[in-house]
Amino acid sequence: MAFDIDMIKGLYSNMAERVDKAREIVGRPLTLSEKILYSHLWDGNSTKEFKRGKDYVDFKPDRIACQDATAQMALLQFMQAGKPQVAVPTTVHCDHLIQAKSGAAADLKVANSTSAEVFDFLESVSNKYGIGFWKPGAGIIHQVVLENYAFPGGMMIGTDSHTVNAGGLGMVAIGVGGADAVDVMAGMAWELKFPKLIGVKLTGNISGWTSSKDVILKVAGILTVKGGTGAIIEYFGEGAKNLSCTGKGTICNMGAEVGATTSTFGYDESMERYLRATDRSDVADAANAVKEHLTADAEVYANPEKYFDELIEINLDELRPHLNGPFTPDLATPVGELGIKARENGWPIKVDWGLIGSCTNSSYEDLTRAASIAKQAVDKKIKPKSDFGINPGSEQIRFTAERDGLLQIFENLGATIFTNACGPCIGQWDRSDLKGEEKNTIVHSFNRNFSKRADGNPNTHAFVGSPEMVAAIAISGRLDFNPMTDTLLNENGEEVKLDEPLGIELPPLGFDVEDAGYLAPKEDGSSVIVRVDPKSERLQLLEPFTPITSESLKGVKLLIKAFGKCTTDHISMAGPWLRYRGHLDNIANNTLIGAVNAYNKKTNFVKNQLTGEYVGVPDAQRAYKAAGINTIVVGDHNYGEGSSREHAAMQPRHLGVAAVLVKSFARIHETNLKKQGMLGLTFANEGDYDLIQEDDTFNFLDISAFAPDKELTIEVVHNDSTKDTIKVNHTYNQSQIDWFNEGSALNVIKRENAS
Ligand code: MIC
Ligand code: SF4
Repeated sequence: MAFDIDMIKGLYSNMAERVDKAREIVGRPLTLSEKILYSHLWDGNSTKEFKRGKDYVDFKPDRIACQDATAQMALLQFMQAGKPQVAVPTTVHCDHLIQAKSGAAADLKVANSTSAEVFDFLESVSNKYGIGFWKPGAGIIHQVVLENYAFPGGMMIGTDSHTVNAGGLGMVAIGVGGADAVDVMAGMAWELKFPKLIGVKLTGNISGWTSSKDVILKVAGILTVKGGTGAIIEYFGEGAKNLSCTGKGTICNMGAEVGATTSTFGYDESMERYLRATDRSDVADAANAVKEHLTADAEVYANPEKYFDELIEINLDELRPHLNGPFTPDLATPVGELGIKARENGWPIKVDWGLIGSCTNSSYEDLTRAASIAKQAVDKKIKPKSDFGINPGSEQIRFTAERDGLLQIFENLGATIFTNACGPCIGQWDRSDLKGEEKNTIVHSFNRNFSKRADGNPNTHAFVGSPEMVAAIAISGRLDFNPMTDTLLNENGEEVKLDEPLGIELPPLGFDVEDAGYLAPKEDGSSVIVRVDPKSERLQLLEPFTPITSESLKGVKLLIKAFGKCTTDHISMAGPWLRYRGHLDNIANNTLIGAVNAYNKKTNFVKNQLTGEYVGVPDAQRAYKAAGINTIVVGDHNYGEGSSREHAAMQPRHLGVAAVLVKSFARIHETNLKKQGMLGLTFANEGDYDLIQEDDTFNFLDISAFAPDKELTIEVVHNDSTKDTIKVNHTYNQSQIDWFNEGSALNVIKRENAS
């Protein structure tokens, strides 16, 4: 099942009634986010008002998208659910498993051979269960979704945190773990806590060096990496209308970096233009007919403070270009002020690489804006001081950009054109210019810049900017370069200035492509056989998890108390480990190896309480498992920030971690823990984090009375036999407690299917 105009028309035809009903029930005008949420209720028309940030609600998403690195685990779980076909249009995209090294053609060939087993598995599972399959090289999931599947007013989920990118076409698109996707694939409801709403009013207009990317870089600075947690960010105002559709996608994309559930924009002419340019005039026509439901009620945007839980205003006339980083995407600095900051902090000023691409910024418009800078370097005889790498977002974009001479412009500058894939954005980058862990700086147009993310080197300082700013900074080779004021010395020894970037929103000659890389599934896939070699090191069929009993929650040992930021990259690193994403036991060998041990500030070096020795986290954990002892992981704020990868929950679960106790969670990760039948808990009193000592043993005193809205009590026994009794909170509702009691959400589905 791929694209389905009848499904969209069906949704639109119900929308008026559902929106009217919801408006009547809540008794006030509705935001766009509410219109989309209320028109996707599992039970049809709403019968009550949901409390934002409180009520769990069952939804009925229109589509699902999965990428290769998460689809393996999602589909291994779906195969256990016992269904013949997916219940909702679903696609799989091969984009994460392709390493960037020498350039597109050679790199794709290598990926197709080294990951043949995984690609074949994904292709045959897709064929069997009615899933559309996008081959390696077809493009990055979110760009392909925007070009082919996203539509105004729709709701989708995807097994990748940047699924939110489709908000650029007016969707509510949400990143989830594979187990959530399996619910929907199996024809069940998808549960989400009704989000809070943050309004962002954009006034004025973007111009000159400022781009859509700078809007979200600014918002990230305001909200920080956890400021959007549990909320949908809805953008509106005159400034919003003047942004391109793909620019809106960029803004929504990086909503993941502030922890937002998703972000969205009301339907407007930029979206209509994009739909028509991507060969979907039928969708544009259908959307035009229900326009008023695809944006908020006028009163909402006239008096936003009354309808949003939080309101931010940004005047685009005053917005300056930013570069965010290093190591966290919310450290926002206006270009021009970075020199001082870098010198103060010891960040290398010299820039070694400029990378353009990723799902955030690889549209046709992005490439034209960056190319307009690259072309000036050649024309004005400025020799670029850094290396350049480009990842186009999709084959359609690459083909069109090549036809229109854009790629040639980058090549004239010595750039390497990598595959239409994630590449360096997810550590799939064989970087040949560095030996060892040298301190260095790179700039890129991606979204995340966590430590080690691009190249595995903890000393690579990565800064996030717009593609055109990345181009300018990389040409200058300096982090303190400000193209708006500074000049560069060219080969003739003349001082030259770069002119403002010029972009082309959509290709004047239209998009073109020879082979987009799509394979439709068989009508009836029942005869397709999916093979998993029992000896494979890449794929492993799943064994159901056994429930964690109350008895086994006595004498629980501390595995690690993580210090500071602990993202999903710290819990289950990507890069070289992506190859084991379909093999739970093998990938478990990276569990928490990036987390910093609070007692010695080292990574992958924790005390095995059974022997007193210091060993790697997976080794300690395997020793506890062998001894039949459950463990607990303790962490700080926003634990599990970043990716949707459920490996970050399944690996600890597989190895015998029973509970994760932190100051606060990132949304997707918290749900992933629940789905896998583990305990995700938060300190009732944050200060209790400091009570936890290295040799602690935990007794869950009242876990047998685990119930919604009821705090739990844990006795923490220290090495000297003194004890602290602490209270912990949780957000489990009754069905989530059932997942815990049965071992996992999947066990519940299997039981329900069997009966
Ligand atoms: C990412 O950007 O971190 C990823 C890789 O796309 C992840 C998904 C994954 O870990 O496979 C995400 O954002 O969810
Ligand atoms: Fe791929 Fe990077 Fe986008 Fe994740 S953020 S989907 S790794 S391009």
